[in-house]
Amino acid sequence: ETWKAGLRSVDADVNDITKSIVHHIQTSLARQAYNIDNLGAYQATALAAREDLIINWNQTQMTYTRKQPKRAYYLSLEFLMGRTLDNALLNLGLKEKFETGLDKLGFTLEDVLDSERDAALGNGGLGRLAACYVDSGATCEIPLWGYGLRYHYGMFQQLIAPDGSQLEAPDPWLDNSNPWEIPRLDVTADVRFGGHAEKLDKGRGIWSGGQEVLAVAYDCPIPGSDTKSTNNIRFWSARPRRGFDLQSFNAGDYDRAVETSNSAANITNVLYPNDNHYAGKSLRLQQQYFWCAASLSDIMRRFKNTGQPISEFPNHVVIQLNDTHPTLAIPELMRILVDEEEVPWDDAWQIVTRTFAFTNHTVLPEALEKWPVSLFQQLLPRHLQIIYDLNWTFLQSVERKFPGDVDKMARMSLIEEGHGQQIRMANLAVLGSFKVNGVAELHSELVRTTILKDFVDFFGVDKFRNVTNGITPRRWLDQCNPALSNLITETLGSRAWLKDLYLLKGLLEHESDPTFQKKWAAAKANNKERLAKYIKNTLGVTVDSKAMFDIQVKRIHEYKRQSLNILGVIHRYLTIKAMSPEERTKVTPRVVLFAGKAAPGYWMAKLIIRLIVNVGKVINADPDAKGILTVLFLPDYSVSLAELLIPASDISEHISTAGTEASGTSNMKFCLNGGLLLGTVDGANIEIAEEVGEENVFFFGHLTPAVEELRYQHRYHPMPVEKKSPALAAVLEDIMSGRYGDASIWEPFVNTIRQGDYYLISDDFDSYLQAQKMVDEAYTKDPQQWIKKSIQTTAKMGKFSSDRAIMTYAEEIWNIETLKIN
Ligand code: 26W
Repeated sequence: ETWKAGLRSVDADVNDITKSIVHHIQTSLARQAYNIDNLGAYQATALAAREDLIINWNQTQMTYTRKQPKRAYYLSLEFLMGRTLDNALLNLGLKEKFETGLDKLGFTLEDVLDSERDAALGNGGLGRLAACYVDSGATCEIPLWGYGLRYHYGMFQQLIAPDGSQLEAPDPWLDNSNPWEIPRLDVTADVRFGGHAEKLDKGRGIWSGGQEVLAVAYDCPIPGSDTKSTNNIRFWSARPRRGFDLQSFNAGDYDRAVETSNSAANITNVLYPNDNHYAGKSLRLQQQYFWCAASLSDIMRRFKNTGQPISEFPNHVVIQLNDTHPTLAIPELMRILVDEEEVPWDDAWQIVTRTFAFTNHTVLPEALEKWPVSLFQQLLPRHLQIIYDLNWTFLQSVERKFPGDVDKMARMSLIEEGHGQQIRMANLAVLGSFKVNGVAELHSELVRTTILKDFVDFFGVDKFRNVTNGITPRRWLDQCNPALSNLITETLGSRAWLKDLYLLKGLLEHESDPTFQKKWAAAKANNKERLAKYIKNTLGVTVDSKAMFDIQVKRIHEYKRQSLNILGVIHRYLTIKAMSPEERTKVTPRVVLFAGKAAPGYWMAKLIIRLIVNVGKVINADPDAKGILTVLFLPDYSVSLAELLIPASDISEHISTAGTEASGTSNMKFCLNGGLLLGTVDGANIEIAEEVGEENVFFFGHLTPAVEELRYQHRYHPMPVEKKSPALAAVLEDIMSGRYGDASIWEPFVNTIRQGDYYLISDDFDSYLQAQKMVDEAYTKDPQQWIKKSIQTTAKMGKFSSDRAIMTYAEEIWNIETLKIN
């Protein structure tokens, strides 16, 4: 039977597939096919699909071993994968056959797909970017592996309390077992913590004692689209080195022995839920080192299997650091080379600095990692020595290049002096990498001219690049929006656009064809109805799917300004309230949707959620607003919810204070799905406008160069909101009137705007209202023109495929070639 031989391919028949599913129901799940539920059907289907992935995985890895290409490793503390089954079936080209097969067994593919839990091993942008990049790596046939942590608990589940507050519940995502992981109990690494570091001659050292933790590998196959190429993410799980700490056990201290084994397993217990905010927790540093040490030991073992001399390492290995979280890999590779491989210090540093490249994802000062030296002394004493030694030589060369510039030296030092020394991970990452990149043109320029300016002066500008982010069109159009995907394929005559997204340009010749426009609009309407159904089922609220759907979904953060959006909503509400019934009939109906999680310790972000929920309650219950304004906060935002929301938007909001959002990636997802963009001149919004045309986006607000000056004015020449924006003053007054709950609840929020207003809400408010007015007019006055804008937007989004981004990394940073798997 073909499925047993593992030879299933695109021409496999449906019979094989049903057989395989039934086989797994009986033998893997030990159940009977006639009384299986959707979850069981999902598990069996996943196991059946997994077989195909593993065959391709083996083929791919065997080819890598045989041909020994240069390999790239993507070190990311987060991989926000979402669900896997649908994506796997699409990439294998087997979706329709599985659908038919499941149908024969009495299941709908839709229900089966819906039974899968999200793998939420990430916070937001950075983690989802990593997931898109591994998808593109496999699709573009690049030898690229990811390394991450196998958290037992992913991103927390968000609940909304009756008073509108966010509550957090754990996410035990592994509870029903995970069919997508392959445990490699034989692939392990020992990771040491604490103990004692001794310096020998010539920079060498010895690190001993302390506690050893075992890292165990779990592999997750990453299939490319329409290719056999199937890459890997290796996730590490922590285990106590021995069942117990034997020394304590022998001493009869049973409690302490159990304690030790507990603390070792703790390391991979939970994903830290902070996004763009450094917290300085010891366990987080332990996670970082555990993961870097295990990954490097694995990479080194694989390199040594090639039989090459150690000096060849950088010609076979390139390691991309996803933000500063894996920066410890730099001193760790130094330690391995100098202490264990006995490579002379300077040669070792040559190897290290030809191996690493670093991506920065944020310029927000509160996000920059700076670990207390005291913590290093305790946990990583040898790494601390290495960092001090590196800093010594580095600062000498700075002194040689800029004699007497002590301020510069203080700024560039790996160590920040002050109350307790701290290690600046960004400085270390830049020093140890041969290329540094930002994630959109504006952001990369800000990196060069602000946070890393001194390093540009020192190393030269060539080391500092831009690679604008991208998204995978497989998940973010083909999978999440079959209605539009099918229309595009039917119109362009093939599915080639999914692997060459610039082909979407071909839609432009149909932009004025009324039949095509009708089909385009029908796809959007279909997606809006699908979302309306979900909202009815989950919240019990009826929304008019004919209304304009205005969506803002992302982490809740002051810099992203969900506050500006909700204040604009209140303004809209007040305007409606002041209208006559006759005037109200002329209002363009809107459904305003929010979703996103706040870090559990971010009090102001949580207050903003509470405000959104309570404003929604009042508006949705008011007969004056009925049918023309609905405001909802959808709980528990996730990759899967994004897949439902994004295809349904008419307009989406990306309204960060200029210069604060490094890139944004959901902006790309919305536009790819034919939603128009309302945004500030920030991050990748700028490049989206360049591609789709300024006439197709709604821009507003102050530009980046104005921000500093405005903040200065707020500080030293404050102007009352009443004077700056009477419209905003009226909104704030309305909030303080008690209409949405007691004024005392909202006062701290209102005060952030009245005093300081760091994110420039008051400066951008009137401009935001104007842009919203233009959105209303464009949508109502000329619906056909709106559809045309929507078509043009999708058609011109080719640049934002993560295939383009990953090929740029491969060619311009990694110096790596593609490898076809036969
Ligand atoms: C140490 C705490 C911490 C945790 C996560 C600091 C910083 C982060 C991430 C780098 C935050 C993040 O996800 N940044 C986002 O990265 C996306 C992918 O490049 C960008 O599109 C977003 O603009 C950026 O906010």
